[in-house]
Amino acid sequence: MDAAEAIQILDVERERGLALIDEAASLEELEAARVSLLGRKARFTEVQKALGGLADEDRRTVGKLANETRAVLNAELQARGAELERAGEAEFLEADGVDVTLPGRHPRSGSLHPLSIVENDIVDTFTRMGYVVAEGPEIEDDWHNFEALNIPPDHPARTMKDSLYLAIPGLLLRTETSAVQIRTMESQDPPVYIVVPGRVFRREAADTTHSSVFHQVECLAVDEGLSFAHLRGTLEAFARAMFGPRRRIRLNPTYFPFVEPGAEVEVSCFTCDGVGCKVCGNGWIELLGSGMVHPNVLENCGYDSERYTGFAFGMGIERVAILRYEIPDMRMLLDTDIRLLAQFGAA
Ligand code: 2NL
Repeated sequence: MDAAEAIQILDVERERGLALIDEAASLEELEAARVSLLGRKARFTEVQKALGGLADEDRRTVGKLANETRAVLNAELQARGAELERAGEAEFLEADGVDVTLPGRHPRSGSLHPLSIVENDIVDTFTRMGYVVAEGPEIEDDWHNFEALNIPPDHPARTMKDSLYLAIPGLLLRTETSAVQIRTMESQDPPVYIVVPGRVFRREAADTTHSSVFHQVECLAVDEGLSFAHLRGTLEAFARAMFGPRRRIRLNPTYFPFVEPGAEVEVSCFTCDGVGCKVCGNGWIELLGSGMVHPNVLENCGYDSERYTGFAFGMGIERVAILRYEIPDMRMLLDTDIRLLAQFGAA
């Protein structure tokens, strides 16, 4: 191979190379082009091998041209390579990528059940006054559910007709949360200030205002020197915290075996402010039952009823929820119907 031939080959290879590189549609095609232009069997390589056989002058001229040719081809190979890589990346993103500008899919969020909202509000009112939350078993024995509470053996609550007994003799589903207060008094000395939320069970048919399962909050305070005035003050503070600062309460005598005296508590209507409306009728709403703890109950728990006195009261959470949210049927609170729950935040 002489110089003229070598120069011609380099010119041809350079033009062929630029076209080949330009036409390469993938990184694989580009690599094939590189091998064909600069690989071991390429014509360019033949020229390089032939350099040694050329005269000094020719070798310099051809060598310089060969170097330039290789530099130009390498630069083009690299530029086209980068271009193809970018295109591949864009294609990948197009196919598999995530559009981060799309609006998110929101999971449907849950919310507190209205009974939980009301229960929390009631319990919070008393914990703010210093009461401690106490809880206990839903299956109780005769002693904690009835006897310790001064409920006589012939009391109708004790009959199969009114309570839900287990097949195991002497056990029943608790009819009040009072059993928890008994257990607390049995296990600790006064003073006692507890608030007791929980499910209770009665053997009765469900209607708009009754259910065989419902929820209660009861409170018990036992200390030296507690009087009926402390009970009244506590109830008034509770009524105002729950239903607004303008509320008044009134107490009427009533009977529960576990208190003496017992009082039924009414609160002035929070809808009409005591004037009379469809929620309350005559301006007053029956709220809860209360009283001074019967000395027999204190003694049953090992407390000295000469030294200690106490007050207690209990209320149905469903009743408070029905009043607060004007829910027409108690069964709606236990149905888990999303149309009701959605109104308390669930979507
Ligand atoms: C109501 C009335 C009441 C009590 C519960 C109680 C508990 C002990 C001692 C004395 Cl350990 N009393 N609890 C007292 C009066 C009324 O509940 O209507 N509940 C839904």
